[in-house]
Amino acid sequence: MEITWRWFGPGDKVSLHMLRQLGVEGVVTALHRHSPGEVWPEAELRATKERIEAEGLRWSVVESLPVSEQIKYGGPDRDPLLDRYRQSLENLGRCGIRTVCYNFMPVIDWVRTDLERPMPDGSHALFFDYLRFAYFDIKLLAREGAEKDFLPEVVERVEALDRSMSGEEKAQLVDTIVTRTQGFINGPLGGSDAAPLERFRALLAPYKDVSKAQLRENLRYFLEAVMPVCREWDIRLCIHPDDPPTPVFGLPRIVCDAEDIRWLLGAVDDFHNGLTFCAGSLSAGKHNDVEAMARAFAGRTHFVHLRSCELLPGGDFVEAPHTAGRANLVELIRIFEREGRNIPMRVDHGRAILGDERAGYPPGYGFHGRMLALGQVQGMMAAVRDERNRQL
Ligand code: DNO
Repeated sequence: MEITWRWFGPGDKVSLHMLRQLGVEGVVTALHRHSPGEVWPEAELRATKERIEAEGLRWSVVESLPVSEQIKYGGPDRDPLLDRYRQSLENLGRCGIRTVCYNFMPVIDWVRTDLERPMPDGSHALFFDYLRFAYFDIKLLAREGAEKDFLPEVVERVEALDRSMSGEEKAQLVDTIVTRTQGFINGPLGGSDAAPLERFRALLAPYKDVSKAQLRENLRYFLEAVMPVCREWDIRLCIHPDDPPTPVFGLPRIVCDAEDIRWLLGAVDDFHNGLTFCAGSLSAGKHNDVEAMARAFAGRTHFVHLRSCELLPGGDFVEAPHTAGRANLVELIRIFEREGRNIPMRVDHGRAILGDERAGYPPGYGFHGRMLALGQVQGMMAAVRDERNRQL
């Protein structure tokens, strides 16, 4: 696999210049300043590419070329938006960038309730607290019918929690789920971030009548529309799984398990319609056998995120150190190395360690924590390669 690193552009505190010393070969980035639906101009792509190459690196992967909400829910402007998406893909193709990650999660990309949960060893982890998630949905978002999505005992505990949550804790939960987790990736939710809950409700509204089957059809429509450009420019499109891999806020989610992925790959059965194998997202679902999925889908995997989750009682999960948790990264590396296509891989997230938590990095993207994780993964890769050499 090719060792890559996610770089958030010129404002990133971890500069391109620092990366080669870590053994990084390729960069994963996006034109973050453009909102979903805007065409990425070729000149800007070239300038970014040159900046990366000037540091002796290559631009390996786009993460992400965001898909507009109207494409996902099938709004009236979907066709012109698809034209623009195709244009961005073509511009990427002209610049020789061949791997493009995207996701098809309605409204909200990834969900966590704590961005800095203190761990016993002094580090801080990204954490999903099921009760607080239910609390947000039922009490803060006050979504119609939300109680029906939770077991009665969870709803009861939400009522009890309501009696003890302070105003500050509530505001923090909203800020975490709606603003901070999302904002640095695709920009603020749009409009004013001053009223995040109202904004969030407005974004959820168009999905009211969109079923799982309909969302799948909208994904198929998207894939059929963009595949000709991908074929022409040999662009490997790779969808990111849903994180966590379960429906949230009454929204359908369609990349949660092996059956979903089989459907997706079959919907347009073309090598260019592929998968980002995010071991972290997939391992957060107890229904997922992550190794079996890697074996089944390696041939259509174009990008790998290495990370691992530990499932806790009551529906909680924590992002584990990269050497622990449900995803056996050593075995995943064996599987993807066997593909022999030098698939780009980045470590996804890391614990906040050694001051990362005070340095203002985007949540999950601290420098020391990711550097440690990368070192661990490089060690695993070296061991796997040694194993293979001995077998030859
Ligand atoms: C979170 C990321 C995701 C990912 C998108 C890809 O840290 O893994 O936000 O970039 O889902 O489209």
